[in-house]
Amino acid sequence: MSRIVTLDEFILHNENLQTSSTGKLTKVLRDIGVAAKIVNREVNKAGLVNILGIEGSSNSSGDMVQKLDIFSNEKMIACLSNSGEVAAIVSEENEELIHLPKVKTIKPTYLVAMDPLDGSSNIDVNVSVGTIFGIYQITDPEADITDKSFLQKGCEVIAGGYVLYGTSTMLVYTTGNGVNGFTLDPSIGEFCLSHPNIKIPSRGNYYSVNQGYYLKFDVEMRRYIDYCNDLNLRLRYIGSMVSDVHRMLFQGGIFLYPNTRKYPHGKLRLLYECIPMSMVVEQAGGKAINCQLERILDISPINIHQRATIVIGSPDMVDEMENFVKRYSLSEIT
Ligand code: P6P
Repeated sequence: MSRIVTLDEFILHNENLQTSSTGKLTKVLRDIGVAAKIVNREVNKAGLVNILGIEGSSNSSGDMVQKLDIFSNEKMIACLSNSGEVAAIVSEENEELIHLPKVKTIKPTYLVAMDPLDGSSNIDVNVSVGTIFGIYQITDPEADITDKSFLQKGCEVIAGGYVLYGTSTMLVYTTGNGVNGFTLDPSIGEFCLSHPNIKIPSRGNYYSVNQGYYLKFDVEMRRYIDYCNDLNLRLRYIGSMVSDVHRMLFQGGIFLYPNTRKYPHGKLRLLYECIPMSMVVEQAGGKAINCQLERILDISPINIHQRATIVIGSPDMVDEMENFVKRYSLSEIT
């Protein structure tokens, strides 16, 4: 039996491998790991809230019971404030960016964009949810941190990853040198390396889209979904991007959230859903484009809560979908 490699040990080992590393990123990744453990503890007892008390009431320790996404947001912000290496956070839960307090004389190096609890509507029915994070470098250390500081292309992101609170809790991340997965061992309270060097299959037997919007999709999307049906691919759609993309990493497949009448620019958020998940999938050998066939990681964001369409997954399947768009799209694809 191979020995246990904890997340902390793995991060430190990889920091030492990169001569330019200063240990700053290590602190941020470790803080995310701590936040994930705290959120995991609460997510796992969410079903008990009805016994322990409903949101807004006080629990046995006198604390107010909170909605889990608010709780997750607060814990992620608190943990990311510890190192002093993160200057500010963009969160799906906050309209404005969150400036973090300075720690001693530490000059912050990074910015974090996050969805603290993605798919939180699944919580009440005990279906898996996740946390998504992207870590960006501060490009101008002398300038004030504003929204503009976050408007960097995904290909500039320093690290991206997610935590999946499922049948087991996994943390999957990349710093641009491959993708590694860590499973939380509750008996020792550590994330342990369980899925080293994850590679996505070139294709799979699943496609993942909200079929309920079929009639609202553009013709090229409908034609591609018809093609998936002709191939007898199986539809899997959990309603939590982290869960659907995580399944694809291991079983192959394609996930699509195209534009609809309700979401003409797509529903998912570019900075803290599409970019981090695209970084992970590309590092695992997959592809991620939008419905205009632009590579997600090449898109220049124009605002921090910008939405995007996305087609992400096994490389051969994304290529096939691209051909459908070129063949059937009524709009001029440049
Ligand atoms: P729909 C969750 O709310 C989320 O942001 C993603 O995690 C998920 O893939 C998508 O929205 C589900 O959206 O419109 O299919 O319910």
